[in-house]
Amino acid sequence: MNDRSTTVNNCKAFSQLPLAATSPLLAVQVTRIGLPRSLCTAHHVMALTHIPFPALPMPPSWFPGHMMKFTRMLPALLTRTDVVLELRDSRLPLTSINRTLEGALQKWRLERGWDPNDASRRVVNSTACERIIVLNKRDLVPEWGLEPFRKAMSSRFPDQQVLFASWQRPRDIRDLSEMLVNIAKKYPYAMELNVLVIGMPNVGKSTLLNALRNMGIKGRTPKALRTSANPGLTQALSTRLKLSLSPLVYAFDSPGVMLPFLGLGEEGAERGVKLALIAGIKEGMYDVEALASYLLYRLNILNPISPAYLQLLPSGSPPIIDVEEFLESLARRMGMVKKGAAPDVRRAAVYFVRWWREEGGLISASSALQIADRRSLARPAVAGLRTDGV
Ligand SMILES: Nc1nc2c(ncn2[C@@H]2O[C@H](COP(=O)(O)OP(=O)(O)O)[C@@H](O)[C@H]2O)c(=O)[nH]1
Ligand SMILES: [Mg+2]
Repeated sequence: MNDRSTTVNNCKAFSQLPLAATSPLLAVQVTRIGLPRSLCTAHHVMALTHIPFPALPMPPSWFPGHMMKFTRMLPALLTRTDVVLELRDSRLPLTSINRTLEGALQKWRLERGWDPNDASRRVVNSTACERIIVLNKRDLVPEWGLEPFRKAMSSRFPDQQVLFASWQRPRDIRDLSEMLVNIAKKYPYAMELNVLVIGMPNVGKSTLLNALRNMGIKGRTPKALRTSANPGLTQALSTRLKLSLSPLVYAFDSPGVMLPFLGLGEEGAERGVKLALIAGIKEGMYDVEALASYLLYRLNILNPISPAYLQLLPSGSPPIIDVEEFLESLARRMGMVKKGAAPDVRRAAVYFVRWWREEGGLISASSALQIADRRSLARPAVAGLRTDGV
């Protein structure tokens, strides 16, 4: 057995019964690590009992020249930066950390008077030097996981302020805007506060900056930053964008920087697929069926009784492990056929991934809650630091 596979209690009754009989109430009692014996004999539900880890392609290297250029420029840029606004994706709060930029950020903080032996203590305090982590796109993850994760991050990284945000929530934009203005007010002798926005491609940097600008400057604003659903649009540092008039706060948008190397073996392969799923890696660098295969695996693990994708299949369909079988079923359901009436599995894979990005991600994460063990729910912060939400 592949040691990455997941075995849910091997319980024959589950695999033989129709899914239609599954009720949410029943699901509440089911734990991820094992199904209660009483349910195994209930003759009501069908659950996957052994979910093998799929074979994944090696991650591609996507580190075009403009990313390299920005990485090289960063130390010089930081000398005129007072606040680093680092965006990460709420769906992958750990995988979307870019450690290649870490060295330059640490050096910047030390140069601005932070104690090298105590990350939460500032020795010299003449210019601003703050690092704010924005876990963006919070609208795509369930609310229940946010606060415990934020607390765990704050206690582990006391020198970083962490907040969740979505451009669809004006309150988040206002909080962030106020945070920046308050930092600026602490340094009344500085001419202005300069904010640098960094993060992976497609994490929402340009969108957030546009929202901050609209919040901070009343009336018509000049041309907004361009945004795109595909990664890699912003390739150079932007001109200065005014976020507040009094006190004066400016921001620079930057091109997204991907990790130059995603890692070896299964771990690297999984990291790459996760980043591609959240559209952090350029479209076309991954075979969409490989993405679908990993997605199917994760959704099965999240809820082996009633995985979220079942709503895409004909009613009464059981959970499916085999990706070809799943995509064929989905293609038939959606009427996606090729010449000769064969199911168009590629189109089905594209549809499946898009569904997950737009709505399935949130639905599946919420359905995981129903089956999660209550004890693990009591410590989501710890779980959150070990694993990502996808
Ligand atoms: N759901 C959701 N989508 C967002 C959010 N912020 C940005 N996006 C979308 O993410 C994509 C990338 O945004 P963009 O600002 O160009 O990202 P950048 O490459 O980091 O500058 C666009 O399709 C945005 O509409 C958010 O808070 N929630
Ligand atoms: Mg951008």
